[in-house]
Amino acid sequence: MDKTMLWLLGLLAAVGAAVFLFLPGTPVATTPTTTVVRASASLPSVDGAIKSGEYDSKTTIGDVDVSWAVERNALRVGVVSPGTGWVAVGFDPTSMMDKANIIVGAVVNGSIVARDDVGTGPFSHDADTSRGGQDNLLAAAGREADGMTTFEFAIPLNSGDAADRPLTVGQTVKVIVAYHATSDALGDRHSRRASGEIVLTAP
Ligand code: HEM
Ligand SMILES: [Ca+2]
Ligand SMILES: [Ca+2]
Repeated sequence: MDKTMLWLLGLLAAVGAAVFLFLPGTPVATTPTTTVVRASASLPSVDGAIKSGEYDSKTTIGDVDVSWAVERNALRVGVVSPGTGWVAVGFDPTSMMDKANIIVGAVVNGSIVARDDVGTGPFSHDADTSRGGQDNLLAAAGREADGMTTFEFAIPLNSGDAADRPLTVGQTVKVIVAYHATSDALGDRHSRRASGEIVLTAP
């Protein structure tokens, strides 16, 4: 390719970009993005969108919608928070947040960041991997749209990790949820939090 061709191509690209940017009413990055950080061939529904019939059960804890289903040896969960910051679900705490198996996710610039955490005290949590455990998330995906965050993930019912709490089919599990209205920083204290219960019915 000679220099004139390159120059012409460059000019074309620049004009194209300028037209795109200055076109009145051109939407800039409003398309909701769904990113799967950990895709799992056996868990294709963990894709960041909750479709009708995809989960067996649904409840609302505080103002967070929680859907779940047991699938083989895994628990699939989908949550929707009315915020654009991080959202977390904790299973089986002993008191407040302590010992809960906490899964936290945040959609950051269209990509999902997800972490397998543990309640390290009544008001604190940390990554399992920082506490001698493992990150056992089987799959995670999420998307942010209209000021709400959808976060889907799957965890083993029993990861075998001392940092997690084993779950069994038929169990009624105490669940805590929390989210931040705007911040994706996992260390920032929740805007709102609540607790409830879910029953792990057989698949
Ligand atoms: C570093 C981040 C966090 C900090 C600093 C923090 C701090 C606190 C504090 C100070 C309280 C006492 C009451 C209140 O202010 O609401 C509390 C309660 C609570 N937190 Fe967190 N929290 C954090 C993350 C989380 C996460 C990830 C969850 C998981 C779902 C969670 C769930 C709860 C729940 C359910 C309560 C209420 C406990 C009860 O009243 O029995 N928190 N937290
Ligand atoms: Ca954990
Ligand atoms: Ca773990």
